[in-house]
Amino acid sequence: MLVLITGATSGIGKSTAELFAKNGHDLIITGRREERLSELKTQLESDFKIKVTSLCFDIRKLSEVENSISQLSEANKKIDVLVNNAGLAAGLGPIQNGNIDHWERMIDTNVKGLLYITRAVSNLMIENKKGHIINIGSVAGKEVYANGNVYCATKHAVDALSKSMRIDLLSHNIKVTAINPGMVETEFSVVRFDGDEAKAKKVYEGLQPLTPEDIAETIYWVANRPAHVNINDILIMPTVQATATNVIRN
Ligand code: NDP
Ligand code: 8X3
Repeated sequence: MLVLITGATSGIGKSTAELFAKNGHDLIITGRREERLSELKTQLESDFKIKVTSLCFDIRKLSEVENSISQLSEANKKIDVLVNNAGLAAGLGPIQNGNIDHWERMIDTNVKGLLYITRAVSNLMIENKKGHIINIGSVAGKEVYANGNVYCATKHAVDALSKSMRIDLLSHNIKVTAINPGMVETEFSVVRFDGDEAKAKKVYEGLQPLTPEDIAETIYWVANRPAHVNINDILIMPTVQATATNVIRN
């Protein structure tokens, strides 16, 4: 299996790359932080004797996405699985005080970036007559919470896009799965709070969040169902989290 994972420089994407690599699958890994991509490529190729191609681009830039995909070798164009994972939350505040730069970063990354790469890769999958697109949504795409406004809107968009892609790609033998996690401890909250690590730490204080490995295992399981089985949608939460905001802390 050849698997393209966006946002593989950290968190869920990195753990997913590690798990597929451990199981002998070739990878295409993407992100903006070139040094992290090249370290991960070197480590996975030497540990697991697989081939890793790294593509450094900003998923918000259509030309970078299209050039990176069109320049892949013929062998690398035979992508079996696309994991649309790159994404972020920026800020947590009421709509009336919204930071426009935060809004644009989230919409451009979580919605437009996901669309740009999906368009490019789905055309390759159509040529290959098969494929599987796994979109990383969120509990924030299933419900809304105070001050989550634009992040929730982008993840609701991912939910809608997963459903519509599934219909549009049905006749091309392309599966579409949405995986929607609750709290996962990654760099997510550090990014959300503009690098404020103390504030980010508080999000997970007194509770056991999901780990990026938990989500990687779910992605791996979904990608390894038999050809006639598709998992449409998964909502996966820490045991101590019932909804986006109902959480038990020690
Ligand atoms: P991390 O911040 O650890 O990882 C985010 C990844 O996205 C990084 O590899 C980053 O790479 C990449 N990325 C962000 N912006 C861009 C961009 N403009 N161009 C290319 N790559 C980009 O967070 P998570 O692992 O937690 O997040 C992964 C996904 O999971 C996101 O879609 C997030 O919304 C979703 N999610 C997270 C949850 C959580 O609680 N952590 C819960 C539910 C969903 P780089 O910076 O190198 O570009
Ligand atoms: C990340 C989970 O609850 O911060 O998508 O929105 S949450």
